[in-house]
Amino acid sequence: MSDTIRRALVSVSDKTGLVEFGKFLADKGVEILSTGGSARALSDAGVPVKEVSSHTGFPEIMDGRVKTLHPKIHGGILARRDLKTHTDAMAEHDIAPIDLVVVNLYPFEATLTSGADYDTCVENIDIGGPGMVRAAAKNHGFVTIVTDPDDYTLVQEEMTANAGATTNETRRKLAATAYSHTARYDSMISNWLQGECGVDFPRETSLGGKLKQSLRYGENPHQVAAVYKSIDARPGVVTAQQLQGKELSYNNLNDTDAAFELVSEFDAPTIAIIKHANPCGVATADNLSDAYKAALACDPTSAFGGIIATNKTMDAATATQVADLFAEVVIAPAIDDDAKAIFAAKKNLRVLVTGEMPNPTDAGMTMKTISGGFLLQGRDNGRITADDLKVVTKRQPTEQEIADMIFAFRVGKHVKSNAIVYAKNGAIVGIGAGQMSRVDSSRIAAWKSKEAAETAGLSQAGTIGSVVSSDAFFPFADGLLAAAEAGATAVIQPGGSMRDDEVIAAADEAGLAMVYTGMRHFRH
Ligand code: 93A
Repeated sequence: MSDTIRRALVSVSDKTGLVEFGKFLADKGVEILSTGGSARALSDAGVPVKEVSSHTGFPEIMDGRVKTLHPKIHGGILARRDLKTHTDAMAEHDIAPIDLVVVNLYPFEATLTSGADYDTCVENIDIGGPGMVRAAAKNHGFVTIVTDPDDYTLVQEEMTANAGATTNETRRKLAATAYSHTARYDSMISNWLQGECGVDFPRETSLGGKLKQSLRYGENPHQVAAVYKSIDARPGVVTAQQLQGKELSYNNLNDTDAAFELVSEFDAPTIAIIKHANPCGVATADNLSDAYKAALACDPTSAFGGIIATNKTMDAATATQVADLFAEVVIAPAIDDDAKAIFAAKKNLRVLVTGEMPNPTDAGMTMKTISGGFLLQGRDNGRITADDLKVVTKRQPTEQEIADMIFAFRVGKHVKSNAIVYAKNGAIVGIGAGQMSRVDSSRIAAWKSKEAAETAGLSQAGTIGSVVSSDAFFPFADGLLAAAEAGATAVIQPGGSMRDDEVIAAADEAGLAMVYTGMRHFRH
């Protein structure tokens, strides 16, 4: 039995490459059945086509809602060519086999992101298209399904090499692509409707990502990896344009994301330097160049091989300093021409431009897999302002302390727990990340700060006269006392420990000012 493709059904919203592919099929003697707009595009280009309505003897009705939903179409796609009962049914009902289905769906995603109204979105839910795609994919033993214009060439090459037929292997691969196409399509519709109904956690969910790129490997060389773009992609590392440098690795993507999300928290010019998804320097200043100097001063040793993010246009003065450091990645909303020229000399440096900043208060979900399932939660878009602070000590914090505490607490949100962050004059001066004990994080931050000061030949550690932030409450006074010992003068923390009274008494005793935020920022 020959697999030669003799009849194709073409119904596409994205008409990229349609005419060329149609011409190829016509040249191969394939009869093309097609719907309204697709048929017009083909016949305007001189490709012979037969309207689906004249094939079925049934007109397109209800503004196109019913155009291919007909047994002559679905029977032609679904019939098994190797079963007599099926071929008999075809003969009995005058159903002609359809061997190739070329369909892509109504542009629901584009309609949604254009901000169209509810009814327009509903009208852009394709019904007949997914029906044909799923039918053809099911019958891939006999039928070729093409949902992506990028695959036209593949089909052309195979048909040319195989006397007008495709191979079973290719049909199976195309069927797999087709089902992920319809699955993603339906998950977009479902996510949108769930959102319209105010449902945060649907009963069933699919990830709905689109493959952006396969990666060479994952966190380690023996792990496979790929990066996907989600439907509601925030401006960031996935949407960014890479101007230069080697391909981004899995760890680069993860760390760059952490860096960019961190700087998006601030309005003033800010630089963050990230290692292993934790900041090792963050500072805000009147200009980027000063912010960079202050960020680097926090822990210049760890900054080596780091990722640098900014929330403002990267300028030449800052780029010159960045170029002096060995950095892996730079990410910015924009980069001016002089800065681009400076980076161009550093061939290996990966440089990313996003065009815009994400909004740190955006809602949205984050996901983490666990054995047997995954956890979904809302993004940590909580933000503390001066109005939220409750002073719990005898001493009131100064204005500078308040500003530094809010800065430190926002940075702390981006540091792995237990997270202790010391800040002074808009710059982070000590970070203790990811320790199992809060007091250890407090000590590590102070110790690193002292070491940085010694390396720089300074007489005292940056933590002297700083403020300290804790991502969760101090369960005992020890963590707070370690901070006081390191020279902190004010403390910001959520509060809420059983021993709050003891902790407040210790703060009063040490002459510290302390504020409660009432909000915790765990990050595990
Ligand atoms: O409105 S539909 O759900 N009803 C159908 O019967 C149907 N058949 C094909 N949408 C339907 N299509 C879709 O029309 C295809 O999936 C394709 O996206 C689009 C092509 O329309 P045209 O050829 O008129 O541009």
